[in-house]
Amino acid sequence: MRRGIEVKYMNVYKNLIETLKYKRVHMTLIDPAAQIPDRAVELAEKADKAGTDFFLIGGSTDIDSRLMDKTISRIKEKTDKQVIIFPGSRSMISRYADAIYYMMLMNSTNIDYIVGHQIGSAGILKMLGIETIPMGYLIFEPGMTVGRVGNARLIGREDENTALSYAFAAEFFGFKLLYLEAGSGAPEPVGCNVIKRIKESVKIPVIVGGGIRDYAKARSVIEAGADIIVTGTVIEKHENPYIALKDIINAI
Ligand code: 1GP
Repeated sequence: MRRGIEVKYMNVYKNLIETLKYKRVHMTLIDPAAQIPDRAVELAEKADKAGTDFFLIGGSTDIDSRLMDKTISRIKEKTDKQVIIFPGSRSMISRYADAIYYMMLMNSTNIDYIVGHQIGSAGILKMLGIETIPMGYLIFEPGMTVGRVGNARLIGREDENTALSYAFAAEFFGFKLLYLEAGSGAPEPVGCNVIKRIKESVKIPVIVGGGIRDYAKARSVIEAGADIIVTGTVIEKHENPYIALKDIINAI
C-alpha cells in the first residue's frame, strides 16, 4: 500500500522510467467510446488484478471531456495505478488523469494530427497542470480505424528503413516515447525486425501496440525489444479477460 501511495503522487514519466529499470511494462487501453463507464471500471479492475502497470484512456473516436471525466474518475477510485490520456482529439482531456500523451502523429497527412489538436488543447492543459509526455506516434499497416481517422500515410509493417528515419526524427524532436502502432484490432503487431532495428538505433523507450492478443505475440514483441506493450481489444472482447490478460502479462 505504501508503494501504492508513493506511486499515486509520483510524476508519471519518472515512474515509468523507474519501472523500466527492472522490468518491461504493460499498459491497458480502455476506450470510453466502446462501453459505458460501469463496464470500463469492471474491465479496469480485472486488468489491475492481472498485473497491468498503467492505464491508457482514450482512442480514435472523438468523445467529450464529460465522458472522459466520468470514466477516469471512476477508474481512479478503484486502482492506485496511474492513468494516462491517449487522446484522439483536443476535446479528450480530463482533470482526473495523471498525465497525457502529448503526441504527434508523425506520419499523418493532416496538420491537425501533427500539431493542430496539440495547439487546441495547450491552454486547457496548462490551466489544469496535467503532466504532458511528448511522444512520437507512428502508424503502420494495416492501421485500422486510427490509420483512417488520422489520415496516416501508413508505414509497411516490415519497412525498416522508413520506420528508422521516423525514429531518428522522433529522437531529434526530443520526444520521450516512441509508439509503434498497428491499429487497434490489427491481425498482427508491427514487424519484429522493425522493432529490433529501432531499438538498436535510438535511445527513446519504445511502445508497441495493436494486434497483441496472446502470450506468443506479446513474447515475440518483447523479445524484439519493446519496452512497453499496449493491449486493448483482448480485455474488451475475450470471454475471460482476466485470464487472457494474465497470460499476456506473464510474457513480459
Ligand atoms: C490501440 O495499440 C492499441 O491503440 C491497442 O491495440 O486493441 O489491438 O490491443 P489492440
